[in-house]
Amino acid sequence: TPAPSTATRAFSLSEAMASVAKGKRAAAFKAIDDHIKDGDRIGIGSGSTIVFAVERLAERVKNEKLSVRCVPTSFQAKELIISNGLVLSNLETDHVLDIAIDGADEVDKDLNLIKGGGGCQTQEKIVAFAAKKFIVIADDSKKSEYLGEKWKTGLPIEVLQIAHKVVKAKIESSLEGTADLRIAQKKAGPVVTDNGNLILDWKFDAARDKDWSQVNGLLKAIPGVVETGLFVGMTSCVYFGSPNGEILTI
Ligand code: ABF
Repeated sequence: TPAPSTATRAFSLSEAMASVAKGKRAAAFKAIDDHIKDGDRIGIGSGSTIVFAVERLAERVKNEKLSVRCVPTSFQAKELIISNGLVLSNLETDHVLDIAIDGADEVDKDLNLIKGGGGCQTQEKIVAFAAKKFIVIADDSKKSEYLGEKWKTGLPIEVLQIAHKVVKAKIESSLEGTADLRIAQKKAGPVVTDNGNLILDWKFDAARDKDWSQVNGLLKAIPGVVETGLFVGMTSCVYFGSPNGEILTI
């Protein structure tokens, strides 16, 4: 059989992307409908799935005249809150949140997460920690048995600029795998986070029996590590959306 033409391949790719977006949207809408109530102080995550959640939140705020305040987890989230006409708050004004909603890069069967593909894991973790419940929304491709089974680009670790080589060397000598400085697209230089720090992506050997709480502790004990993208025991509930719009809640 002849190889598919470039046009056919591009069409299939855009169809696949549209299916994934459908899953993200379904999960985001359902989570907002199930959990948000009048008076809530809400942590708003980052990434592409949260865009649908904020769209739905803005709709509900308008239609039901809800009064809610939103705390962002990134520059992107702040812009999203403002552009949707929602009330922007912060952790100084609202240091206890009723709920935080965010996406994830991978979710294992125990609801541990890898986050930070977008480089915002530090603020995302602080906001999730401040919330009474933390809801994750994702397309169902993010669901895995164990962390690293599907997410192959490594665990994001935010580090102080001065420490990136020290932290890299320590991880590679005392843990396993490689910890690579994240480089911006077009190789213009390293990716710099909203906090002015750098990111190491740690590629580890994926295995079922890892104690993620212990791994997180080891990483956090290295001077210069600001935060990791490992979210262990923080998740209240996950909404996975499938390409046909069905939702799985765990
Ligand atoms: C953020 O956005 C992350 O921590 C994660 O990296 C990413 C999820 O992306 P998306 O919603 O685009 O799949 O929540």
